[in-house]
Amino acid sequence: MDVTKLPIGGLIMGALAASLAITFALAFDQTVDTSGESEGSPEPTQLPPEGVDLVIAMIPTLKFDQTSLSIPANEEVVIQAANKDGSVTHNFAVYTTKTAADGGQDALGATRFCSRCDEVLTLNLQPESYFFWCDIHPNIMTGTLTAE
Ligand SMILES: [Cu+2]
Repeated sequence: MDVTKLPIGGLIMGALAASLAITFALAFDQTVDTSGESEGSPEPTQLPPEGVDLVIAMIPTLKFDQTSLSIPANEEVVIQAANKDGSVTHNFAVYTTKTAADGGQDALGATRFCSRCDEVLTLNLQPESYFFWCDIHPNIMTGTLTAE
């Protein structure tokens, strides 16, 4: 038995084992990172349905999921109002300004009142800042829509 070769052989085996361990550790880290990301985001980013440019949702309780929307100006934009606020009835109505809405002027466009529903509104607006609300809950469900 050649004693001088044993330590070297042991070193090589040790180095191999170490590199294997590192490889596994890296692979394991990646696995953990990936699952962590998917768990971290509460809702996966959803693409709008076919033919819809933008989705705004009504969510519990008596809220729009966004209070600021941005759309391209001078072209047809299809906005889907997705009512996910239980069985509460809402709509999505766009006005030139809050003053106009408060003053009872007609909406530039509005979805119909409904609950547990997806309604679509098509707008074609000049570059400007507009105001939206739910006609049923005008004091609490409001926001700004910017066409640019
Ligand atoms: Cu409402």
